[in-house]
Amino acid sequence: FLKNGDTVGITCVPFSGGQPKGGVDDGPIEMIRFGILDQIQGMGYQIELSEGMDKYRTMQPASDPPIGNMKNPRYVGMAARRVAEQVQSHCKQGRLAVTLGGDHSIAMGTLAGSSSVYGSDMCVVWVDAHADINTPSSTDSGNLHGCPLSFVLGLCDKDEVPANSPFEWIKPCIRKNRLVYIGLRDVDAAEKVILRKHGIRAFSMHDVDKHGIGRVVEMALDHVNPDRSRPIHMSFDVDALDPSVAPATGTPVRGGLTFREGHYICEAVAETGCLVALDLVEVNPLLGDPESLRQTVAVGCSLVRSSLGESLL
Ligand code: B3U
Ligand code: MN
Ligand code: MN
Repeated sequence: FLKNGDTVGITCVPFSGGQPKGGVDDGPIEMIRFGILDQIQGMGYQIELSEGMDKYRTMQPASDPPIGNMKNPRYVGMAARRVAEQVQSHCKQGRLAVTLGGDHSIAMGTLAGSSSVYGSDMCVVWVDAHADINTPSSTDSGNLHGCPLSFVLGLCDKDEVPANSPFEWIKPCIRKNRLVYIGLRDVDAAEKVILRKHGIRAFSMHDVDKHGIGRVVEMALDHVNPDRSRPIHMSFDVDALDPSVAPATGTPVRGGLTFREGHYICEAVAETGCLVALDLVEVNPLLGDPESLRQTVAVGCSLVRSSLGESLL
């Protein structure tokens, strides 16, 4: 079903610097232990694994004081830059780029990387409980996993990203009308202002209840990709799912997507044949009991397989 050929380029990013809880950096290794690589190969794909995943841990600077409100800004900026290179390299070679996080701040890298190859025609389906669109000045928490979209959309002021900023390398690369959200239910007041100001389309859990997931995905894809001809980058935060389905994540929010609703999104995106990049982020194996962990890792792997077309007949 993938127009993109038969090789999946996998980038593992054991990174937790975009938020305060340890453990999310073990997300990729737990998914590998669960068998995600064999599972993808078992579906008939070749896989190429980006090199040096351990480097994401060792590249943490000894000193990384906040810049304004932003926490670990240098570490996040450097890690995302490396992610961008690795994802770009997969995309350049026609591989479907799958990135396993790590916290969601790494998406500034995945989106910069994929869009550098597919251009501004590429659309982004952001599946999350959160909007992750705070700017360096609007973020209350200072956690950069709540900010990746503001950088790639070019929403930051010049003084928020000055010439010597760790994020200076990120160029505006995603168009506001090519981004759509599914699953939102915990959006900061400042983020609501940003979404409204820029006319960014979002389908919240209210919309999922009202229209059903089938109609919501159709409307979301109609908005960013009416002819189903543009490349799609899907960034899937596992906290979009209900905590009963994916408990082991840093910021669970009640009232999320069911197991089937989450998978339906992945299946419908796979069905378009347009998927060029996929992020699966915010699996935190340290949070919760062993069964919560197993369940969350399993559902993460299952969402990846569904996005690659596993459940299509
Ligand atoms: N919007 C809040 C909370 C948050 C964002 N992303 C997650 N949590 N996972 C913030 O910190 O920016
Ligand atoms: Mn997120
Ligand atoms: Mn989230």
